[in-house]
Amino acid sequence: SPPYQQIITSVPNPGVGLITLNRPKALNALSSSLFKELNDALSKYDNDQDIGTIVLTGSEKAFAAGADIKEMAPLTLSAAYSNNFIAPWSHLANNIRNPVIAAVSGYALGGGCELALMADILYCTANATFGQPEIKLGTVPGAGGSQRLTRAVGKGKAMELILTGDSFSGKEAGEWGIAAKVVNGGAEEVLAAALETAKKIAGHSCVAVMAGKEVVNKSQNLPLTEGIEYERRLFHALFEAMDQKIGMDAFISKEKPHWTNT
Ligand code: CO8
Repeated sequence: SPPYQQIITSVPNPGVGLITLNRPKALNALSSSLFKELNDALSKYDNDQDIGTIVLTGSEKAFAAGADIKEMAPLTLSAAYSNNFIAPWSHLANNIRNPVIAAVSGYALGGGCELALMADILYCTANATFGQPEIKLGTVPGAGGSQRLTRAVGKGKAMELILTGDSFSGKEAGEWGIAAKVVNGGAEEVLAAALETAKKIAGHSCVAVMAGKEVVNKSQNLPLTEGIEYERRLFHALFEAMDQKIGMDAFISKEKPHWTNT
């Protein structure tokens, strides 16, 4: 729990929790100890009634230059298996219900690219450097890169990227639909854009936002008919939510809604 050694947490706007990866000497290489802190901070914000949106960022030079190669180099199969190495890294994707916006400047390589792909919304600078260079280390992506990148850009391009280890730019990430916004400028500008969007999302009903995230994510795992049915069921369920009544009543009476987050 805080104070953390390798991340910095703050609440820059009401409702917005910011996590800054802060291991500058290793370009924010993702060690197990860094991930423990990151997961702890994610859970704390997710469980905090006052936080509606989480922003995750790095430095000007690096969002994260990958899994910590120095930690991985001596690993054996039995150690990796018995510690279920990398499994806790999926905490963001598997368990966090508030939206997470990644603001990427500089390197997002290997595990850093995979972490960015786990975010719900990705903003980056035009000259950010993404890639899955694991092949150059004699291995393959281990935190979902081969699956998420392939879903995001299609098989042909993902195969080329993963087998060559070539990187791609933030500008390309935008053109390919990986990044929702490409910002001209550096870390400061991309973070400002992410915080602005986070503030907007955090101003909506938490219940509706959580449901919105859930239904969009379902589209990644379910066939279309089941996905649409799932959406409709959740849409029906929201008729029981206080905020749905508040939102619709406010529209009809031309007033601003005051959310209860229930
Ligand atoms: N792990 C450990 N240390 C790192 C890493 C890393 N991934 N990346 C950089 N560092 C360290 C360097 O060793 C160096 O430390 P030192 O000063 O002690 O030598 C310091 O950070 C600065 O790095 P450089 O001197 O290399 O900086 P440059 O500006 O010259 O180069 C690069 C920047 C191009 C980013 C370069 O550092 C590099 O190529 N890094 C490795 C990138 C990479 O291959 N990443 C993929 C790692 S494999 C992986 O992520 C597998 C994913 C498995 C699952 C992940 C789950 C999320």
